[in-house]
Amino acid sequence: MTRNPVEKTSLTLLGLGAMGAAFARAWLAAGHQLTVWNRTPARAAALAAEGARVADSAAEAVAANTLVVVCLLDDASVEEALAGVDLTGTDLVNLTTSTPAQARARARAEWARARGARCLDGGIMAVPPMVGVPEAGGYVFYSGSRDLFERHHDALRVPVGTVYVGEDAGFAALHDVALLSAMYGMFAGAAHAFALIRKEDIDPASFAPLLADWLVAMAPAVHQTAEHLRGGDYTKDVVSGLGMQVAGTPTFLSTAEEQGVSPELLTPYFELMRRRLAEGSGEEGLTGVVDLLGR
Ligand code: FVH
Repeated sequence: MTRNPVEKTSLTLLGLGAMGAAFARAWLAAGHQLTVWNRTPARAAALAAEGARVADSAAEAVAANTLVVVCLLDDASVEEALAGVDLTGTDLVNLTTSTPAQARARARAEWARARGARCLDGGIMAVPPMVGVPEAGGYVFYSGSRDLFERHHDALRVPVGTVYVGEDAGFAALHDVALLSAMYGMFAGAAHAFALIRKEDIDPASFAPLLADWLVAMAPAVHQTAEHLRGGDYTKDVVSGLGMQVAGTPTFLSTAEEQGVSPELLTPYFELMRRRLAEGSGEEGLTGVVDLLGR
């Protein structure tokens, strides 16, 4: 007995940059009928050879399917690409990195709904090589209409995993930017560390695994931060008190000076630690810095 193949959603993708092209290939490989559009048409040629239908305009691409995924550079490019395009009946899934306010504005009546579209916002937690590779662990945060998310989930989960974070259309962008901000903090620390060792006879390639392992070992500290923020007691189970840590900061700054390295990536954080300690919080760990940032 032969089974009928499961019908795959036909969809449109606007934007064939590094990320858009990776998503396009994943959908084509999974057997979805895909219409694509890119501002610079040459970028669509390779995908046409792989089976994508190439639209001549964003309007033509939007008209081709109910599900329209947008993966452009930034919010301004979404505005420009969709200006004057009839979105009536469109289920618009915007994966372009946005601020929460930009994502909410698109979901609000004056933008999508007034144009007859329904909106879901996404924040991509993957880099292009992770797309179509489930074991790489990439995913997209989604927020906005749960109904829309569930309706299109079979197609949306093809390129990378999915994590739905709520009806508030701004939440996907907020989660996305929060995680990426933490990533930049980590990269900043790593840049400082490499700068410290750079002028010595230390092989960066030998140093890198030590650095990576140390960052991985320290990462679970975020769970204690979360517990402190939830419970309000910032001293609970603290093993490295703020008083001790602030006392150590001159060593870090002097080492930077000795190595001829600018301390500019470290000093703003050290200043916040010092301010928190000055408020009399020596028994805390580092959670109090979160309070200072929120002021
Ligand atoms: N690539 C990455 O590592 C990160 C991973 C996390 C998520 N980001 C976000 O994904 C969005 C797309 O990023 P991308 O990597 O595809 O970016 P590019 O390769 O630079 O491609 C940009 C596409 O946007 C088109 N575009 C730019 N401006 C306009 C405009 N005014 N009107 C219409 N389209 C526009 C551009 O078209 P073209 O230059 O080829 O004509 C590309 O298709 C992004 O939000 C990341 O933050 C990626």
